[in-house]
Amino acid sequence: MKSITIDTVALHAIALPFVEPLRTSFGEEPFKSAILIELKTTDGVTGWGEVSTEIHPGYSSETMGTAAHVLPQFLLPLVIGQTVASPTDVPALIASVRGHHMAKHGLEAAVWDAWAKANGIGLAEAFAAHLPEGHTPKGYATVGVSIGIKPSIEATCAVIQKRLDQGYRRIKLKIEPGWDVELARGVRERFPDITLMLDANSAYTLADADMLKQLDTFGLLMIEQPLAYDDIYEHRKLQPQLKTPICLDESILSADDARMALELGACRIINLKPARVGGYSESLEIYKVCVDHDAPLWVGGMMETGVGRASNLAFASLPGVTLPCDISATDRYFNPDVTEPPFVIRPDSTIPVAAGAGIGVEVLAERVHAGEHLWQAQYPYLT
Ligand code: OSB
Ligand code: MG
Repeated sequence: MKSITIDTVALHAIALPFVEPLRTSFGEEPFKSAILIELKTTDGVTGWGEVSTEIHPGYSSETMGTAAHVLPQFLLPLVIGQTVASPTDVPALIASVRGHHMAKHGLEAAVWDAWAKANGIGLAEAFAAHLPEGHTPKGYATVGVSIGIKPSIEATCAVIQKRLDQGYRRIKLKIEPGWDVELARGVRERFPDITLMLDANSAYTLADADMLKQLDTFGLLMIEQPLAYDDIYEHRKLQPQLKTPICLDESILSADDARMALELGACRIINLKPARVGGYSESLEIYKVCVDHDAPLWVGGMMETGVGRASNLAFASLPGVTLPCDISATDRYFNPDVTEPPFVIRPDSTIPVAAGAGIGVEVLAERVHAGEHLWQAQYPYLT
């Protein structure tokens, strides 16, 4: 395989209007925000990566502002001019910067794309080369859809019906205190057989255990991150009290976290967001931890643009990703997206991985520019 040498890196802070915003227990973002990374090699190959930071530090302590600070000041000087034999070399190059996983992920993702393009292979194949034999990419990912907090159960059921009609066979509902047991009961009455899960985004404490136990009667696939965003210990106390598997999202920042949470019994399922764990190299380590522990794994999302979704979809096509992923079709998020062609859901709740080298989709310069203009018009003071 060919090495690449990183020549230049351009940062594009963008805002895109959402087709349907996602209200969670910590709030709602008015726009999709991201910093798109455009990396050029000395051989003239362009790689794209997405830093999918939000505006408000609600899900993560990282924001558009922190990424706009740490990338040019600290991360880019560590990679520009460097020759990279494998994208898995990137974490060591940038290890002197602590934290800032989303910023690091976007940068590493741009290297994965450029490296895969320089070598004429798709990202799924590039990822699989770091896995044990037999972990051959499937060419598609099985997906579901994440539905935000709505004004009523009726309104929620209407969105669920629309998503089922589009082909989604796994529905995830966001919950918060006061929007939980009655919501689950109402939705289950209307849809007794769907694959249903809930995501609390850290809205509860151990004092809510009795309420959370009531959710066991609704046949849920899992409950995602019920307790504090930085907790493993109290989830360890909660999981044995529930029949419903706990899935950890926010709390898992590394392969070591995933191993600890699974071995302690703090959760039974891992939501792997490559952005949250700092890149695809660490994601591959988490994948191997889950395979070794026979733990179900799925790929979560940050409402990524087509840049981030293309590479997440490639990762989600690996066979150790055993549960439906939060990677929906383009029309669930943006009209238009910054990439072409759009991702389309098939009737069996799968999305094919883009064919072609690297991320496999084209980034349209004029759409990126429009996104930059909207960002500048709305949030000039944040980046
Ligand atoms: O908790 O999974 C989450 C989006 C932003 C922040 C947190 C979360 C989410 C999602 C998005 O649920 C799902 C998607 O990208 O389709
Ligand atoms: Mg989540």
